[in-house]
Order: sequence, then structure tokens, then C-alpha cells
Amino acid sequence: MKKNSRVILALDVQEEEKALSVSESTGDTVDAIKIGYPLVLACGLEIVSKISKLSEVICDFKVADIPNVNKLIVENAIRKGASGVICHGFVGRDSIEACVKAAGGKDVFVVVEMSHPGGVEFYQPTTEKFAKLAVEAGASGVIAPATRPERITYIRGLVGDLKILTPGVGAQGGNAQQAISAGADYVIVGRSIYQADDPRIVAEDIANEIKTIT
Ligand code: OMP
Repeated sequence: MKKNSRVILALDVQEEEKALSVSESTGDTVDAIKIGYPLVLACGLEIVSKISKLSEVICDFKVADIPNVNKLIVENAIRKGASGVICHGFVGRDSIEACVKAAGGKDVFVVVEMSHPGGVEFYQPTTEKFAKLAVEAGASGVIAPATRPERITYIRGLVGDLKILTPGVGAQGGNAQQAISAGADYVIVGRSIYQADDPRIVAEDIANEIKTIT
């Protein structure tokens, strides 16, 4: 994945027309567009192919099943043009390794701590194990919370040079500059961009904010 703006758009819209128009306007500004269940369930998996012509696509399917089913999910995403997939860490080593193998060299990002308040309940006590597992399983990176920048710094200390993608900027209260300063490579931003009157301008503003500190 390129590392120019360091902004990844989380495209959690549910109408194909809106998804394509936001992707067209921001596709050359953001480093990737993250597509999850809301958009795929509403429009079908073909939306991944369509958006992959405008930007790199990360499929956020938070893959969390037995190895065989993980493999099938990841293969589907890659076949449609995704350049990366997000999987959950709590399902264990074999399930994560199945994602890495099925991705065939494309990126796999492992969730090691979630950004919402509930992320401290079950994820946070086990973050260290998930982070080490991500490294050992050969993942490209991890997902860590922008809402708790001190945890990004802690996770950076566990994952070495793996990529850290951090959601929770904007609508969830996190700040892009703080997250990058804490050690993240990319911020993931959804509502603040796609709900804006001009998504491209907001994406550019966040990228410029980041540039002032890098
Ligand atoms: P906004 O809160 O609208 O900016 O969206 C955040 C995006 O990041 C959504 O697509 C979430 O699914 C995703 N996300 C989190 O918010 N928290 C996490 O801990 C993990 C993710 C993720 O895996 O991308």
C-alpha cells in the first residue's frame, strides 16, 4: 500500500451511487479505501471490483472463523481485487495463518485492540498476545485504536515495523496528528469524510494536518 496521504477512507455507506461518487472524488487523495459489511451487504461483493479501479481496497470483513472458512472469505476478497483484508486476532494462530496464506502476498491486518469503549473489556487485556501473534503469523500490520493514542505507542513497541492502521479519528473522538505522532502509519477515517459536503477537501485537510508533523 502506498504511503502518501496516510489516510484510509472507511466507506461505510450503503448506496452504490454514493460509494462510487465518494470513491471517485477521494480515490487519488487517500492511500486506500476500506470496504466493510455495510456496503458489501447492501450492494454485493462486486462493489469491491468497481472501487478497486479507483483506489486500493482493503476489505474489512473482520474475518473471525475457523481456518477453512477464513481462507474462503479471504480468497473471495482478493479475487475481487482487494489488496488487503482485516481479520480478528481473537480466533487464534491457525485462523490468522490461514488468512495470511490465502492472501497470497496481499496484506492481512490483524485487529489487536478496538477503538470503541467496549474495546477495553476483552480486547485490551489480551492486546499483547494478539500483537505478537500478528508478527509471528506473518501479517502485514495491525489495527490499533486512535481513541487511545498511548495504546498505539504501546502496540508499536510490540509489533516492530509492522504497519499500524488506526481507526477512531473524527467521529469517535480520536485525532489524526496525535495518532500518527503516537506511532501509527495510517489513520482510518469514515464518517468525517464521507458525510462531509466535500469528502475530498476533508481527506486533503487530514492529510495536510499529518504532513505538518511528519
Ligand atoms: P468512523 O468512526 O465513521 O470514522 O469509522 C471507523 C471505521 O473504522 C469503521 O469502518 C469501523 O469498522 C473501523 N474500525 C473501528 O472503528 N474500530 C476498530 O477498532 C476497528 C475498525 C477497523 O477494523 O477498521
